[in-house]
Amino acid sequence: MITLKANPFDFTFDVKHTALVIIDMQRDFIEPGGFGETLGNNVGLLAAIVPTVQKVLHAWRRVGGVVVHTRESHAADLSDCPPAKRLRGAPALRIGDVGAMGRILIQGEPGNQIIDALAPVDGEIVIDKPGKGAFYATPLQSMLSANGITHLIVMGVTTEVCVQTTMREANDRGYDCLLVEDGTESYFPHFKQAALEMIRAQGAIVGWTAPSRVLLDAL
Ligand code: TIU
Repeated sequence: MITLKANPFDFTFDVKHTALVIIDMQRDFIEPGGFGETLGNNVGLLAAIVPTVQKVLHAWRRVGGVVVHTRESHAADLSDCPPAKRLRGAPALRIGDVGAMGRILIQGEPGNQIIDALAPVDGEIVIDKPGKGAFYATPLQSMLSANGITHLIVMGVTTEVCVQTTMREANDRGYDCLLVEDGTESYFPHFKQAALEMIRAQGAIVGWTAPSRVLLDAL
């Protein structure tokens, strides 16, 4: 068992029963010309966490823990994309339109690939998810159960959208979740800060947070 000095109090986990979950570190959100930019965001902010996420991923692989990567993505025929999601707002390009990295947020397109620095390796779980949360309309829960997973260590983007939604879904399903504070980022730094505080408030109402250094030292 490993115990981390986390917020708001210690987080104890066993690597054998813990999955590292990396949310949506795909080109669509991190590189120019993808979904994030079409929504009007400065995607440059997100690239800054890549070295930290990579360090934790490599350390986790060394100890032999289960790794899950997710991608926000839709089928080519958009059958899993609710019109409400496609039509929301006034983006420069909508989901399914052709952008600089292929069709926006569509499975198999160049923009939908996880960035090279964090590419999945054989044996790691990759979840394509049509929603913001990684549990909605995916096999994630059954795959975690098959691997005996009870705890999640979470990183990825964006903190208050797909990361927080996934942690709330996981929390309601009984998982103990820790978010790596410098392994997540938002297009809006004040939203990231607020999300961290919301997650760990009220005695870890959603989960725990800790800086990567604490996790890396423990591993
Ligand atoms: N727009 C935004 O901040 N996020 C998303 O649309 N998806 C994820 O967070 N992955």
